[in-house]
Amino acid sequence: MTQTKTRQWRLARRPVGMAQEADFTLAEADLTAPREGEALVRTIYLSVDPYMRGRISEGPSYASPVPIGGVMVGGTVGQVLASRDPDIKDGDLVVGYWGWQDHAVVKARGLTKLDPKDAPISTAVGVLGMPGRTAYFGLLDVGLPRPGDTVFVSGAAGAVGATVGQIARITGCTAVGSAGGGAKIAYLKEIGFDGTLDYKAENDLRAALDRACPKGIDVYFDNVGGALTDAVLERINLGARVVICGQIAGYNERGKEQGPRNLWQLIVKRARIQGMLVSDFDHRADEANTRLRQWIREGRIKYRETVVDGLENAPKAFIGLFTGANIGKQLVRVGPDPTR
Ligand code: NAP
Ligand code: FER
Repeated sequence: MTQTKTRQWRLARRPVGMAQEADFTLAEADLTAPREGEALVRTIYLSVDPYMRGRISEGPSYASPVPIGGVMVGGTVGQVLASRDPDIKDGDLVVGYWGWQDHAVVKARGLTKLDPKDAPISTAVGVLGMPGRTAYFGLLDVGLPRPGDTVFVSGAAGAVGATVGQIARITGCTAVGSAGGGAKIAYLKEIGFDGTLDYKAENDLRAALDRACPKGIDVYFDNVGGALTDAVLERINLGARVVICGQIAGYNERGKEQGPRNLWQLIVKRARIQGMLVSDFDHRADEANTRLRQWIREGRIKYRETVVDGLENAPKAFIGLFTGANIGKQLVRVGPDPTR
């Protein structure tokens, strides 16, 4: 085995408030030779995602936290360098979950082979991966959109939100999205959103929502939480569905989260609010993948990626999610992509 070392980002300490680069350390580690059923992989793309903020905090959640000194977790796309599993061959392109490192020895059964003829391999952690499935199941199964509905999505220019808006339009709904800044608003228009709201430019969110959603809101797909959600709940229609997908505005909060407020509106409007977790739909991943791929092929779903080069920039790329540095899916290119 020629590759005997890996460079990896480990959690140095639990961040307080906004994560900082100093919360992580880049270290070198030895690789063991793959045993039966294992493969050595090199990382091509690493996905950085908002949920990782939860994984570096203590406290009860749906997954246990990364221990101090532990390798940062994360979805990865890579190439097999040496396999000791009959189903995985040297040279195969795969998606897996080996985290913030440039090489790893992993169990072959945790890898899924990718065919670059189907879709660019980076999409396996983006529009055809966890964020795409979140949009698909969160909107269709939890939001239950009906033709003619107004679907309002917060965090609309990100990996999940941009896909939600486009699926809403495919379903015959009016899609309205919020995001921060002119470049993101232009992107929302480019991918077909019917209405937009720049939450960073508006002093009066309520008035801006009234302008953007003149018929009220039937489905609210919430990626953000906070003040925007307070304002949206005052504008939901009778029988509205509120999907709590993410609450990123609160992920770096130190004190107790405020709200949700205006829950009285759920009574007035006989509305429903429901949290969703993408992994509850893992048994239907093929369904989402097939339909999303079809829609991409038909040009009905467009996607964008923001790519930062170099494993050393992984913490920066991760922190950028909380300052809004990304449009679409944020990726780190760790090694060369042989398919591009
Ligand atoms: P993303 O939207 O691509 O990136 C995060 C975006 O959040 C940033 O670009 C930024 O956009 C926005 N943001 C950051 N801080 C904010 C704040 N204080 N107020 C308002 N907006 C803020 O990330 P993603 O991967 O698609 O995830 C989107 C949301 O879905 C996250 O909340 C995530 O936790 C959630 N999620 C949930 C599940 C699930 O199973 N429940 C699965 C995947 C993702 P702006 O520039 O517009 O502020
Ligand atoms: C998962 C369930 C949820 C997962 C990610 C999430 C990586 C994301 C949740 C969030 O952003 O709140 O299995 O796998």
